[in-house]
Amino acid sequence: MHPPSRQDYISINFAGQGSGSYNNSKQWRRQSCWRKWKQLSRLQRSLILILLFICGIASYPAVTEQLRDGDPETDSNSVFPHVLPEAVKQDQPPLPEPTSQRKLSNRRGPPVLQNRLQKKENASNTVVEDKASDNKKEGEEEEVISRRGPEGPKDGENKEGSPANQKVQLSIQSVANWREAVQEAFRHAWKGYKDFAWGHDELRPLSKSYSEWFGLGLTLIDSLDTMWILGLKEEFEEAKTWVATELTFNKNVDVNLFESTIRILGGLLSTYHLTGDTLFLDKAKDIGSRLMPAFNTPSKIPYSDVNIGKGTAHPPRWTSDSTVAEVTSIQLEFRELSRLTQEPQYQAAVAEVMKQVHKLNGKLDGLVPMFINTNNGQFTHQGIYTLGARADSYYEYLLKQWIQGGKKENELLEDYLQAIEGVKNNLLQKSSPNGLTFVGEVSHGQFSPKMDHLVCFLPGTLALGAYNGLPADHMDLAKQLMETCYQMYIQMETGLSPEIVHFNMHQGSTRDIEVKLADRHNLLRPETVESLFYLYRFTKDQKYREWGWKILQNFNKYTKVSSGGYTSINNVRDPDYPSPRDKMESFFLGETLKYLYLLFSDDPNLISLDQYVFNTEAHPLPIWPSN
Ligand code: DMJ
Repeated sequence: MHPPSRQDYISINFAGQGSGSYNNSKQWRRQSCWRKWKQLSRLQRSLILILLFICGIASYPAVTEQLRDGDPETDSNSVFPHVLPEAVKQDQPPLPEPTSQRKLSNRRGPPVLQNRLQKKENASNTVVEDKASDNKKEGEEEEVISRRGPEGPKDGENKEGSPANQKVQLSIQSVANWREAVQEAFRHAWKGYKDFAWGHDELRPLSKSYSEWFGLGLTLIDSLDTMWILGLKEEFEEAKTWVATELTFNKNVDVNLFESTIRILGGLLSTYHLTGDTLFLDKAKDIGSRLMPAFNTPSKIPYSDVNIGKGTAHPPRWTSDSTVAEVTSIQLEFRELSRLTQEPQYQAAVAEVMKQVHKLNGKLDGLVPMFINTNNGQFTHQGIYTLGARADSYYEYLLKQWIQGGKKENELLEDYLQAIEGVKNNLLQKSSPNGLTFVGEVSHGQFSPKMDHLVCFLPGTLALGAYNGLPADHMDLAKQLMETCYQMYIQMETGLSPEIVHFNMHQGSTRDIEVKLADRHNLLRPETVESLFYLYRFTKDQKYREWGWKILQNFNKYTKVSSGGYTSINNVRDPDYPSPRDKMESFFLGETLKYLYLLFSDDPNLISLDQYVFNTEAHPLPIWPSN
C-alpha cells in the first residue's frame, strides 16, 4: 500500500465535510470576519467581548440543562428499543418524558453511580418526596426509593456505618406497592407462558414459542405454589385444571432425576400441603414412583436420568458418574413422600445416599468433590472444591434435612457444621480494594477467586442455621456474604448479576469484581433474592427489602418482554444491548418471584420458617411434627 498523497488526504477530508466548495466558502467567511474584527477600535472590541461574556453566563443553565437531558434520539433509553423492541413499548419510560424524569433516566453509567447523583441532587426535598411516595405506583417508586435507600458501598465504604449499612425506614404503603409489583411481574410472566407455551416446559418469549425439556409442563408445575402464595386464585385454578386433565407421567421421556424431583415432585408436594387438594398428592406419588428406577445401580448412588414411561434409568452417555449436588439434593422431597404415603422405600433410597456420602474419603474439611461414581460409589474427579455448580445444594440439604426431621439427625448436623468450617478455612477470602467477603474455589490445592451466582444461596442457608440455634458467627458471615451478592448486582451496568464473577485480591486493584466475557449472562436466577428473604425474616433490616426492590426493578427494565414473559440475557454489562436469550426458566416463577413476594410480605406466618422448610426450588415442605 502506498503512503497517502496530499491529494488523497484532501479529498478524504472534503468528502467527510460535504463538498470542497462548502469548505472553501467557510474559510473565506472566516478570513473576512477576522479582517473586520481587526478594523474595530480597542474600545469597540472590549465592549463586544464583555457583551459576549454576559450572554454566555446568562445562557449557561440552559446549555447545561440541554447537555444533561441528552438527545432522545441517541441516548441509552432510546437505543434500547431497537434492541428489545417489545419490552420498550411497555416497559421503558415513554418519550418524551417530563424534563425532571429524563434528567435522571437518560444518564449512562452503573446504576450505583446514577443513584448517587440522584441522591445528591434531591437531598433537600427527601422528606417531602418520601411522604408523597406512599401513594405512588410501581413506575414512580423507583425514583423516590433510590433517594432514601442504601446503595452499594463506594470504594472503601462497605463497613459498618457505610451507606449500605444505614438503617432504612420504609412505609407500609411502599412495601404493599412492591408486593403488587411482584404480582404484576408474575401475571406478566404468566401471560407469556399462557399465550405461547401453555402446557409446555419453558417459554421462549421473544420468538413467542416454547422449548421442551421433559415435556411435562415444567413451568406450570413449578409455578403452582407461587400462584397460591401470591393469591392469584384465577391463574391457579386454570393451572390446576390442566394438572387434572392434561398432566400425565406415562410418557416415554428421559427426565433428569434431580431436576424433576426438585421442580415437579417438590412443586406437587408443596401445593398439596398448601391447598389440601389430593389431586396434587396423587400426582406426586405417580412421579415419585416413576423416578425410583434411578436408584437401581451397583452402588445405590442414583443415575442422573430416568425414562419415566419405560421405568429404565441410565447415567449420561459419556460417563457413569453422577453429580454430587444432584444425588444429595432430592432427600427433602422423597422423605416427605414416604411420610405422606407411609411407604418407606422413598426415604430409604435417599437416606442410603446420605449415609454413603457421609462416610466417603476425599473431602476437604467437610467440602465434597463434584462427582460421584454410580458403580463404585466413590468420589471422582477429585481436587476441586466449590460451593457453586455441582456441589451447592449438598450443603443446603444437610441443614434442611436436619431441620425437616426435627433437628435429631446428628450426622447431618455434624457434616453441615464441618463443611461450614471447611468453607471458612479454605474458601473464604476478602477482595481488594474494598474487602468484600467472598467464597472462592480450590482446584488441586490452588485457590481461585471465582464465585458463581449460585453460591448466593449460602447467606440464606447460614442465616437459617443460625436461626435454628447454630453458632451466631454464621449469621455474621451470612450478612457479609449477602452484601457481596448484592454488590454482584449493583456494580453491573444493568444492576443484574452475571452468572460468575472473579474477585480481585491483589493490592492496587481498582475494582473488586471482574467478569469474564463468557460469564456475563443472567438466567433470572433466584439465589440472591432467596437469601434476601431469609436475612430480612431474621433481622427485619429493611435494607434487604430495598435491595430486593432494586433487583426487581432491574429485571423489569432489562428482561421484561412486552408481549409477555421475561427473558434471560447474555450481557449484564451492557444496558444498551443486554442481548436477550429468548428463554424464561421455570425457576423465575417458581423461585425468584416467590422469594421476592415473601421478602415484601409483612406476614411472618405466610410460610412460617418454624413450620416449613423450602426445598432447593423454593417449594415449602412441612417441618415434621415431633412425636
Ligand atoms: C434451581 O433449579 C435450584 O435453585 C437449584 O438448586 C439451582 N439452580 C436453579 C436456580 O438457579
